[in-house]
Amino acid sequence: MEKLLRLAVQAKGRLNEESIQLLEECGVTVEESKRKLVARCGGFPVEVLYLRDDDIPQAVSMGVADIGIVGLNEVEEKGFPVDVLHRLGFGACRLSLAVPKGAGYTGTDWFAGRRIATSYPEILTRYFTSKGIEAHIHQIAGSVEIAPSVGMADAIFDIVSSGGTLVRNGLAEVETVMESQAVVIGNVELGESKLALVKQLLFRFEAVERSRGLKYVLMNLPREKVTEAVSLLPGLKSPTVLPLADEGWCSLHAVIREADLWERIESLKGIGAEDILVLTMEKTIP
Ligand code: PRT
Ligand code: ZN
Repeated sequence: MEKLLRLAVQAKGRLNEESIQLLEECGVTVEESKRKLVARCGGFPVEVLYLRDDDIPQAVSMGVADIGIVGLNEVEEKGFPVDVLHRLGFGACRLSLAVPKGAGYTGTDWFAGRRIATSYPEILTRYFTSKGIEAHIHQIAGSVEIAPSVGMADAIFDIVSSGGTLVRNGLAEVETVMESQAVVIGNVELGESKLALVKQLLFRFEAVERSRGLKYVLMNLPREKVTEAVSLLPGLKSPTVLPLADEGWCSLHAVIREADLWERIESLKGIGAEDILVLTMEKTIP
């Protein structure tokens, strides 16, 4: 019987949608009946196990799942032995210490003897130990950001993304302790056949990730402008130039970062490019 890889994914929450979307972009179709614990998949020998993100590191370390997609913050907090196999780039956030505005923060010594509310006591304990600071860490499960205003804590240690939540609660971010993002973790004792499947799946993830933020651009260009056009497209592999029936013209194809797209297109138009087509890239396989 063919071996099935079991992948743990957050059942609901911030990482669920992007995890499933990434699988779909990799040709892995996840069966719709979402609220089942285990979903079958098409297009790859994998099944999806839906869990709370807090439970994913342990599930992978025990071998209940072979691999999992979870925030690096959860992996570090739980401390179960797993391999971090790949960084996925989404779910980016940081774990930071924040104090009430106007608290007179002077540096990390400020925390000595103070009460800090957090859902990440292990990471915070390690941080304070490394700095030689003794503080009172209060573990709370949620709504950490309101703890100072209700008198439960002097400061907080929590996930920050845009920083809007801190501002709304009158808090100022003063120390970033770790940067996090969604990662693929793996059981440390995967057998050969499962490892081969993990490699194949990561190969697909990378092909999709390489195309993120890139556009494929085609245009018609006067032939004598090719060198100039190439100089306007720095940093990428040399563009493809194809002849057209009209000998004075050619078709130029290039990959352009979305962030630079409009600037590049304006310069290309400036040297005579016409009929510019911008296409979405799905996968890039080297
Ligand atoms: O139910 P389950 O236990 O599975 O989910 P959960 O509620 O524990 O986690 P969830 O879905 O909130 O987050 C899952 C993972 O997403 C986290 O472990 C992080 O790795 C990642 N992530 C990325 C975030 C954020 N960004 C984020 N902004 N997790 C939480 N937040 C919170 C933050 O704590 C703050 O309170 O969102 C709020 C808004 O943040 P700002 O700074 O943008 O205002
Ligand atoms: Zn959680």
